[in-house]
Amino acid sequence: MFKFLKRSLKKIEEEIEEEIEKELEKEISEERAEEEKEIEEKIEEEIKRVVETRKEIVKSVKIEKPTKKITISDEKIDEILWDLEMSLLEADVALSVAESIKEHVKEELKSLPLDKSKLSENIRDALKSAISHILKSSSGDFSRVINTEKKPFVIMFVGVNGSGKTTAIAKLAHYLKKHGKSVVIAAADTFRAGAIEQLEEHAKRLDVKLIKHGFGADPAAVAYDAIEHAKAKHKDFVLIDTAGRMQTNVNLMDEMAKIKRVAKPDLVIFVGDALAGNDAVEQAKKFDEVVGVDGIILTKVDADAKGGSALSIAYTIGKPLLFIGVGQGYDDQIPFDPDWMIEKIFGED
Ligand SMILES: Nc1nc2c(ncn2[C@@H]2O[C@H](COP(=O)(O)OP(=O)(O)OP(=O)(O)O)[C@@H](O)[C@H]2O)c(=O)[nH]1
Ligand SMILES: [Mg+2]
Repeated sequence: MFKFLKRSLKKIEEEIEEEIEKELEKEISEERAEEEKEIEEKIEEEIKRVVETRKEIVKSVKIEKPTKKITISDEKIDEILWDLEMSLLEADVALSVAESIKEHVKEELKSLPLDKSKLSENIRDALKSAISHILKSSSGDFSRVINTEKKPFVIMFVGVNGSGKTTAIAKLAHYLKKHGKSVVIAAADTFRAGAIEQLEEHAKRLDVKLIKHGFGADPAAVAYDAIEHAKAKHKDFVLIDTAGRMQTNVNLMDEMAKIKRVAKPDLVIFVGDALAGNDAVEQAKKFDEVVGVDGIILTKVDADAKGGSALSIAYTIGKPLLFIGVGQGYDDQIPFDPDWMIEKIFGED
């Protein structure tokens, strides 16, 4: 998981360190030359009178000088951070996110007292802090939903074909049941052959109620019936599955907006596939525009070496990343935790 991003950041860390060390060496030798000149001048003045005071003068010159902090020009830092931005883009990090990380690292490097012995630690901290900032502004708190007073609380799932919506619903039903909640699932994907059977199988295994109509039925009507059923039976949650649709298909996007108008969900979750990288981020933007997204589940993170979409998706659309899918089992959907991701990217192997 995230091996690519981890490796890139490690490499960039070393590159930045090397560049700054070069700058430091340059500064130190310039500083020495300046010091030497000052000493010589003082000695020349003093030598006529007392040659023995030379040592004292050398010392005083050294003491008077403030401890030198490294100052690197903006241009030099920009040059160094260009590589950082390129590595992030290669890891499928969205452009706006890569830029934000770069600016953050730049500020940190400017304000840090760059002590040579702590150089690599300082660079690592700057990168960590930039990435933490992105991730922390992306994380959401699902416990508010679990403890909601609203009954039934209706959640609608949207996303492109095969992103993992149906699996995410089954995993969330399992999660909610573990938290003592009752669940009804609406089989509102009436478009794909086999979609209803797939949900029936999950509902049976999880022992939750499924509301379905026939293949080709009106998805909004299925959602409506499921909500009516939940109201009558005092169920806590309704999870609405919808057919996968490309964000470019106007008719299907309109149909999704209709399901939303009828079902009036309390939460719309966009389900994105981590393996789609930057595309997942673009899809999230489009779905948010058409239907309004309140939160995100990112699936297949277990198979994602790059890590860019996990880093970018929530920050880009300004909606929280609620869960990540890390496998095919019902327990393999975990609440997103920024510290967990930081540990995956920067921790020891
Ligand atoms: N490794 C892994 N596979 C996953 C994960 N989530 C879903 N999958 C797999 O991805 C495939 C598609 O999942 P579905 O849940 O059917 O996707 P969908 O969005 O409902 O697909 P459509 O209904 O066709 O739009 C299935 O084979 C899932 O087992 C995950 O977190 N990790
Ligand atoms: Mg599905």
